[in-house]
Amino acid sequence: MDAMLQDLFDDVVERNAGEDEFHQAVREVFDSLALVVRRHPEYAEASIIRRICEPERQIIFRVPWVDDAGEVRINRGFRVEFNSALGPFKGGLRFHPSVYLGIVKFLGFEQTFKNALTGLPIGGGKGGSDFDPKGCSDGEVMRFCQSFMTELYRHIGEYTDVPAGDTGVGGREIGYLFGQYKRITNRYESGVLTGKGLGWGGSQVRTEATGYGLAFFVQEMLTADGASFDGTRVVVSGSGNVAIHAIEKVHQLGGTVVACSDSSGYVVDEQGIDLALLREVKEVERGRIADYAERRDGAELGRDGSIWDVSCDVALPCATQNELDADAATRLAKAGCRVVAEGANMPTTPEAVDLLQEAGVRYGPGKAANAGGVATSALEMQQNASRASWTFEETEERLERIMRDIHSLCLTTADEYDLPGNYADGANIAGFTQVADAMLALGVV
Ligand code: NDP
Ligand code: 2IT
Repeated sequence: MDAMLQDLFDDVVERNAGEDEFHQAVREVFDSLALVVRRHPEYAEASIIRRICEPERQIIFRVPWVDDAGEVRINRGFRVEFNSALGPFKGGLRFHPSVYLGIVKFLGFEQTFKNALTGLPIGGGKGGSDFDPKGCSDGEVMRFCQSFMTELYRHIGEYTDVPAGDTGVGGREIGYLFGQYKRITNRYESGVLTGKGLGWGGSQVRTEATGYGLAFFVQEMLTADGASFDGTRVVVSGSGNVAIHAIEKVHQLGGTVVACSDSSGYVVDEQGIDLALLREVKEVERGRIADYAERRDGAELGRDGSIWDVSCDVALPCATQNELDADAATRLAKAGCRVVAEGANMPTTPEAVDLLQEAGVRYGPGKAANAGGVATSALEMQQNASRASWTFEETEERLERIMRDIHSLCLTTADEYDLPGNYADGANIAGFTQVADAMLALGVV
């Protein structure tokens, strides 16, 4: 790493002790910036890089609620408002027991550059809680969401900070959060949250957008290599919002998804994942992936190793951070995998990324490949602001265009910096320079 960047990185580690995922996300961006700081001394002069690593505001709060047994439960809530140079803070809320400040900061940092890549006027932020919705009744989830919003409402707003979903936060949770915001503020402020239901201010395609966008992005990657989805074997980890809609669009585009997973294991289904059954098991019953294997003829529950032992042409990690490590990358490359693109945020470890790139596997980083979700959130904000609602077809067309534009922005930026074909560097440099230029223009704030 460039000596100045190394000093800055050491400082980030010292100032944010114990936040490993945040350090990892910062390092990943810094690894792409050596040429940028040489070409743009003005960024260093205005301390842009140091400033970009420091969130504008970090909020941590107590979330007390009462469970069905009448016991008082206490969780911790977070909102990290990372960067508002390009627009109001924007990014999801994650409810998962692993959530702590380091996770929220890594996600908020990534979000800042991802949102810049969309070309839409949104800054970066992220939030969530160590609340575990698994096994909770609807009533418990509602009471938790109401308590969470009772603190969060004072920090957010259409022009300030606009949360949405992420792991553990889907349509049900956004509904309860919006209801409580509306009640406390006495405002039907549609633009305060995205991922709303279609009947109350939501946008067509937002639910599908991250997974669909990922498939569109991969289609562009394949086309750039003179290939297509036709006849490809695809493996998708996870079976939540992103995974399900990635599977759906990959099938529409001519690929076959032969395996998916959840935190309890993975399933291999050589006929292609039966999406209706998967949705029944995961979305309606909120069950486990083993229930899918049990009910589907010919499907096998993975017994050994991991989902990355299933041979494929295209691998799409769509579950969680650091789920694809160096061993997995080596096995994927050896088995002939040609493309790895990230539906999840930071699912591939840095060692795995290096191994993939050295083996000639095309690597599509999350901040580009999964940007379709937040891009469609920005389209939802646009519709809310103008009190309009667009058709599914029109919204999907816009999403596809945005993903094509992000894909070509990554490649043209990589070319400009003599790093041809390197999507990771292209995405980091394009996202960073956009935010940095706006920060320069706005002065020392
Ligand atoms: P969901 O909660 O809908 O689904 C998450 C899926 O990943 C589930 O199958 C879950 O399994 C699995 N999973 C979660 N945590 C772990 C873990 N620690 N180990 C193994 N498996 C795990 O979340 P999303 O689909 O919305 O999000 C998935 C990823 O995509 C996250 O990284 C998120 O940040 C990212 N993302 C989401 C966007 C969105 O619009 N929702 C946009 C861009 C990125 P189980 O059911 O067993 O918990
Ligand atoms: O990681 C992400 O981009 C998201 N969870 C979506 C954020 C959003 O505001 O739609």
